[in-house]
Amino acid sequence: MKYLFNLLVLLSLFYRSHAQTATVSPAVKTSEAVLNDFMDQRFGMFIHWGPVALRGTEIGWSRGTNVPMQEYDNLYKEFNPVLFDAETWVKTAKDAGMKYLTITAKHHDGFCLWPTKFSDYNIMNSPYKKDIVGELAKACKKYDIKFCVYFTVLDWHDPNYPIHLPDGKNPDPKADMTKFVTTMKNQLQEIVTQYQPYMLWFDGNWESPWKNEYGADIYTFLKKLDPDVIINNRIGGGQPGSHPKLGPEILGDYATPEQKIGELNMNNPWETCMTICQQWAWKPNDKLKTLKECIQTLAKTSGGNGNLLFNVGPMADGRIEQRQINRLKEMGDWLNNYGESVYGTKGGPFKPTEVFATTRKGNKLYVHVFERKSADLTLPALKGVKINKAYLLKGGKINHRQDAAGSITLQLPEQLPNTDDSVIVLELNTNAEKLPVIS
Ligand code: H79
Repeated sequence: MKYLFNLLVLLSLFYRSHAQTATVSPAVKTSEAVLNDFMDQRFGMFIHWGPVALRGTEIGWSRGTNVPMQEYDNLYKEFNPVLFDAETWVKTAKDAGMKYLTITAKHHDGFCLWPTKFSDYNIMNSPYKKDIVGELAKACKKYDIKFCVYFTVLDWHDPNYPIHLPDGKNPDPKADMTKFVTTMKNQLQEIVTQYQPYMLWFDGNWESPWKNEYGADIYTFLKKLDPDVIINNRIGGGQPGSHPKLGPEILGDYATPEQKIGELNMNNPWETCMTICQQWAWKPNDKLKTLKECIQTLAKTSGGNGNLLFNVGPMADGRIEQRQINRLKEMGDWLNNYGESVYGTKGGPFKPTEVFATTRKGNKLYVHVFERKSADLTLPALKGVKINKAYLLKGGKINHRQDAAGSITLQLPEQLPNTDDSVIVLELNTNAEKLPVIS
């Protein structure tokens, strides 16, 4: 019995010391003020780009699958995007109403879009020879767009990383994770000191060589370089699923649902990343989302209290496809009218549905109406809340009534002013931001 007790004490001590090395001191964690500022932005541009655009296949998993490895690893020798203009991309984001921009400085294929001293597999050894990350950072500063960097953990190209193919199999015995982590820290130091990113978007942390203690070490290392840099939740290792929710055991500042809209969450920050077409990297004739899908995705993420990082994959010549630019501009036009109901708001208190989503700020509750199913739209009861005024955000009174239990019925105009999302403002007799979530 005594032996068993001693064993348990030893085990718990081991577990605790292990857990300590794998967590981050609360003192270095990103402040709530910084994260609130991030969540106020609501809408950002994700850009997936690299030599793979020459083939039009996926950046994440076509090396060694759709494109033979030897061929893929030599594409950079032909990568010469002479029509790339950082300001044009940043203006495209700005005109779409986006507030931040995230570029894939390094994706799973290992190619670096900035002149790193720690790998020759970088843009300076392509015929193009210009610092793409640096030019984007500069253009973002000029146009007041927050500049962010995507940097994947796994690197199937680096001989020091044990896995070399998307199947995650056959670990390379010659690999050396200590050297790999050192290179990663050196490269991240270059990025943080040269480009001062607002946020770092990690990815590819789910393979077995990656340990939580590496992630904790890197998080702490980055926060020493810049205490305010925001870090997503894909830096830890050994975590459940590839896109975990936020929690005390998960490293990182915010959750990252991928290709789906996150659930309403008033406590933990989150950002949905989603493609404007189907592929992350450019694909010829890829299926473009309709304007309705784009706007309603943005409204539903805001309505769930999250951000939307919306992805484009530019072409190999350096241009974003015109049809994608047009779609983004249409989103920007909608935001010019309705942005008040998106930026700086909170989501809730209702969960977004296919018919409506709500956002709120001060005493205003914004009802995003997606569809006129019938003449009336009835919202669940808000106990003890009275509506002082109801009107369309772009003008026009809305008749409304409340029953004894507080449930709200809005009379919709026969023709909604916007077929994708018409916003109705409800002015309440109380602070809408303090209302509890209605489940
Ligand atoms: O950068 C984007 C993706 O490339 C990256 N994360 C976003 C932000 C990502 N890397 N891996 N994954 C996402 C998940 C990969 C799923 C896969 Fe598959 C399973 C790849 C191959 C098998 C799904 C099924 C896609 C192709 C087949």
